[in-house]
Amino acid sequence: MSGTLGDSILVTGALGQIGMDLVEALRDKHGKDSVIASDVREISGHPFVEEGRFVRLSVLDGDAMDFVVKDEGIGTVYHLAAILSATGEQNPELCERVNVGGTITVLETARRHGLRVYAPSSIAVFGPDAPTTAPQVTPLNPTTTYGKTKVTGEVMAMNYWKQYGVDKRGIRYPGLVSWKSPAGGGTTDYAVEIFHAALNEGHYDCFVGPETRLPMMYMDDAIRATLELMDAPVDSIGDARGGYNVSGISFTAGELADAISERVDGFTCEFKPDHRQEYADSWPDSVDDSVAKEDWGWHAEYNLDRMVDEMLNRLSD
Ligand code: NAD
Ligand code: AKB
Repeated sequence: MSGTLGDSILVTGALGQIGMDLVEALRDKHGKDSVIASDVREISGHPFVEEGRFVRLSVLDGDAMDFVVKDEGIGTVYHLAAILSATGEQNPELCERVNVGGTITVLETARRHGLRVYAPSSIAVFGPDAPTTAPQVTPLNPTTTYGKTKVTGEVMAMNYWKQYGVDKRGIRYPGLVSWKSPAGGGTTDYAVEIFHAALNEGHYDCFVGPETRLPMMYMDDAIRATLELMDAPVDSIGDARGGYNVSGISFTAGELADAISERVDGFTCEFKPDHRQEYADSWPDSVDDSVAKEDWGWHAEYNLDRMVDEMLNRLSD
């Protein structure tokens, strides 16, 4: 036993795009030894694996999670393990098994041990019938398997809260743009890949068309939103607890390419839409986040110019 039950934090899927930033932020806030990073895979030489506290853990293994929670004195789980939209449409069975099955494992563990849970939702909960600027409350009819698993996650959040008092909270993240790790298996990955390609090759073949507009957010805003939501008093959290809309930046792929061209001499971008165009087209252009503002005071800090400057500076260091 390396901690008192309830003191420590477990992060699942910690080696993914969000985990790379969130584990660091949680360790800064709560202390290095209080945050246990976990993932189904290991990356040899990675600081989380070599230096920090890391356990190899599949979210489909309830017994193993139970053991880690008791052994490490876990009080809160940040559940990031998932299969994203593009990979999920190629393998819908795996997507359902990991996203729904993994969330059930986490919620059941939370119910048994009285844990708090953070588990992200996504703008993929919306389908083509949602308004262009998607409100918090609107019929959720996603066309992707990934989106359906995210709707299920939101419903489970509310059920476990009402039936068992499990305090599970989530945010419908927009497409996230970050520099610490590559994006993996998502439809919005072009908004990350384009920066690496611009600096390394001076050219990017973009897999969605130039007019494709989606809700996006710089990772620093997403991490701050996550910590602020988890810090909010429980009585300020309303019916959106499973998936709050948070608005960041709404831009087209063409606008992003233009913003990079203005800063990287000679950069060119060619638009060659593939199967991911269809998933992008099924999602809204932007989201209305007035409920998050009202419930826990959310506001974004990054606009397109600030995000592009920051990405290029960080990746050039
Ligand atoms: P990612 O694909 O980069 O990382 C997911 C991690 O989960 C990977 O490291 C993978 O190894 C791990 N994993 C897969 N199966 C596992 C299993 N059975 N057990 C344990 N770990 C497993 O994903 P991400 O971008 O970091 O996303 C994290 C969460 O945020 C997901 O729920 C995702 O749906 C949500 N989200 C992400 C974005 C985004 O733009 N990154 C946007 C909206 C929502
Ligand atoms: C994806 O594209 O699958 C994710 C998401 C918006 O949920 N980035």
